[in-house]
Amino acid sequence: MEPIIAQIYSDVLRGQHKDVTIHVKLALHKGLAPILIMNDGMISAMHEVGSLFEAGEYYVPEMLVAARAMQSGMSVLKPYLAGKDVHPAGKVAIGTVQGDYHDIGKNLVKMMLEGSGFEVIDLGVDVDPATFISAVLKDQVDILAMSALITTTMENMQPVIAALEKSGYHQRVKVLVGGAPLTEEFAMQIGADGYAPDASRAVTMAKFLLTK
Ligand code: B1M
Repeated sequence: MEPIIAQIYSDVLRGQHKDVTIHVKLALHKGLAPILIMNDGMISAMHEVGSLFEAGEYYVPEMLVAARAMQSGMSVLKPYLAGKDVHPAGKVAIGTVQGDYHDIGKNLVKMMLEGSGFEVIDLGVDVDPATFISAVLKDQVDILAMSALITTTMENMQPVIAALEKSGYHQRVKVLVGGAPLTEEFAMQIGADGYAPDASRAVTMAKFLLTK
């Protein structure tokens, strides 16, 4: 691993949000690819944070400072992840489902979609079914995108799809789901139109859904 990437990994792991911005700038200056900085430097560090939490070595405060460090690093990377597409590819409403406050993955998906020319309405975290449905009706979106990070909250996706069916809008709007505990099989079971395991494949799937 490049030493600067190892440094970014360590900054995120230790929650050093000021250092992470300095090191991300340095890595960009050295010409390293933004996707590499994001995946190998920051996302992999967050996975390690999860493992340490499971092992009882990290607690919620450590997870929070790591999340803040990741967000600081992402704010530096954001302009470099933006694509050159000028025409809006489509309109997406995205949110983390009810009961779930994890937003780093959702924000990455949002950022990558925007970078690929999508217009994205961010509904935030802990989004209830009524808020998702009202975004579909009010904002005329093409894709409704839901993120969940906890095995219990992923169950809150299905009621949103059921409400969409009931409103009669599911023919017009495609549903894209993702988040660490999800699988393609789960996505199909709940009636989603697409599933993506990570932010870049969320963009590929969103583009594909628009052709369906
Ligand atoms: Co929490 N947390 N957390 N947490 N947290 C997890 C998810 C957990 C797996 C940790 C663990 O035990 N190993 C565990 C869930 C276990 C389970 O499912 N049963 C857990 C727990 C238990 C909890 C609490 C209950 C802890 C407590 O209070 N005792 C609590 C719940 C709060 C709530 O939401 N109601 C809690 C709280 C928190 C913090 C607030 C401290 C913080 C979140 C801060 C924030 O988001 N602003 C936090 C964090 C940081 C984590 C871990 C360590 C990291 C999550 C993360 O940001 N990953 C996480 C452990 C882990 O993931 N290994 C953990 C990096 C991010 C880039 O990845 O979000 O997976 P991810 O997104 C990926 C893909 O999943 C995908 O693309 C992204 C990028 O490629 N993706 C999509 C995501 N959404 C998508 C949508 C798509 C497509 C792809 O289409 C629409």
